[in-house]
Amino acid sequence: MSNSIDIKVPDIGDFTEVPVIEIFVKPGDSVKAEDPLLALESDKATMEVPAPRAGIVKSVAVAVGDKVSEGTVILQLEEAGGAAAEARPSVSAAPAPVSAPAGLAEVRIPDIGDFKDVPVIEIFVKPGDSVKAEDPLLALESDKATMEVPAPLAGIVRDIKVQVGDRVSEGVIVLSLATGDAAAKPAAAPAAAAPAPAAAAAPAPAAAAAGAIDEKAFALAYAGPAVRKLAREKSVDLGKLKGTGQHGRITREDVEAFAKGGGAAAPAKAAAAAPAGGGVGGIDLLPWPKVDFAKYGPVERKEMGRIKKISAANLHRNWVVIPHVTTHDEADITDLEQFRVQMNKELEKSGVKLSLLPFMVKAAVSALKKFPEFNASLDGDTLVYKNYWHIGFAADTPNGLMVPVIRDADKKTIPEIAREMNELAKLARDGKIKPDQMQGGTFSISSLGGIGGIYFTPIINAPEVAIMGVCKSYWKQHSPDGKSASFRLTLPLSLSWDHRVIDGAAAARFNVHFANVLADMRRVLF
Ligand code: CAO
Repeated sequence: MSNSIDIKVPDIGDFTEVPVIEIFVKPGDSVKAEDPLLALESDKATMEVPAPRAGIVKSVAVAVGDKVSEGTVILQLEEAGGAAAEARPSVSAAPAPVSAPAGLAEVRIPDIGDFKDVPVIEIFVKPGDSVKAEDPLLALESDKATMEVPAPLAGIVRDIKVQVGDRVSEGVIVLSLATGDAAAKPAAAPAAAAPAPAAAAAPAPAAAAAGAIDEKAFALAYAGPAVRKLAREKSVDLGKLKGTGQHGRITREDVEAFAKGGGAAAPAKAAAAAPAGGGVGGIDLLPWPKVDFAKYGPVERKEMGRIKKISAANLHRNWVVIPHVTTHDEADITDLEQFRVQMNKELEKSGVKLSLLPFMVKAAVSALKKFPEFNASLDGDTLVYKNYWHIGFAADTPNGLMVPVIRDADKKTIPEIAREMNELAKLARDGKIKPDQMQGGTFSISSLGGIGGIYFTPIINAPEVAIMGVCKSYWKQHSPDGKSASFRLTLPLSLSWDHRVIDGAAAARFNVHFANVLADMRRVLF
């Protein structure tokens, strides 16, 4: 069965009637989610509209020069009942929400009246800075007035194309902004989360360690997500193509041509050409091993599903960017377990079954209130303390790892949390959970307790700053005085924390408090 859907211009901020300047696809083309479909250019910015899902282009409804606004149908995408559609997990049956076109927007000098060749006197941003719509980007000063050029839309500054002292007029491109999902991707290689699906631009494995690619220049090059991916696949250093292509934007054709012309640094060449000391600690990074696995035995190739790709990219970024430390501890849950069993008997008729996890959510809220920096996020070098306690929990689903969020966990009873957790976990497993049910978390818990293990290092779910990992409880011999001994049900705890924000002593205290609350839940009252 095939299904044709209309692809529309997503939310593009306050822009309307924006001309289409380039169309990257034609009928019959097969596109993947996030592939750029067309480029729009207003007087203030150039924006790429990405494919919200995979499919085959059936027809293109616009032409270069047409003016479009949010909601304008730009093309029809055939979602074949075959490979493309089946490869998608059912969660993507609804179009991916796009708040701004994922891609790059070029910011231009807007209409500044009769002024021409006005000097740039100050630049307020640098590559990597996150800006909101209307934030000032730079200041111009003529002999009559000082004018600020604001950001036309939110994003992350990629490439600043002017310097203080340059003279600019209306229409001059001053910088490029990574917008939408692309903004969630770090500018420099793996610069900068889980499972709130704002994917990280984790380099494709083939180039993850390619020594010859100048990552900064690669990040700053003006190219859309699909072109970047292609460049990674072909080990093409986008920095070397900077300034080529139509409108300065590097296209697929540019990358293909560069790769064919021998310009691409093959992985082996890449290592040889890598400048000494270009790697970590003076040791050059080696290219990712390229192995013909089929030489050694039968293989099967299977592309990772969409959710897995998103979580892989997020996990990669978080692992690389956040200086993780994990502090292990254990909680005596002997009494809690008795209480839980007792409560489950009492609640039998209500249909709610309590596992340990809802109790841990309450313990987490108590610890977060006592140690507020664990409920904070970094925004540049500012710490944002959140006065709400939304707790995410890692759920293992057939499509991959997801982290649904229990909002306002501080205001909910343990049975309410248990019920909501079951509902959210079911939605996640059935691929029906909505993005907003996985957003807004302030701290996460990853419990492998139903499965096994003793300790592990959970990866922090950025922009959160800590995550509690829990394994299976076990009976441990305990001696309070070194003479007598008894067996206590013991829960292993593994708290990973962001060392930029949290110190080791605070982490140890957090764990002790968390464990004490689980040992005696009456402590949540304090
Ligand atoms: N110690 C001992 N037993 C535990 C336990 C623990 N720490 N935690 C749970 N259990 C028990 C439960 O009580 C339950 O036992 P019964 O069936 O006898 O009642 C059983 O294990 C199964 O629990 P559960 O997994 O269904 O329920 P939960 O509330 O503990 O967890 C959920 C819910 C959604 C978190 C879980 O199903 C899940 O997906 N876990 C995996 C999370 C994950 O993948 N984390 C890794 C992320 S990092 O890659």
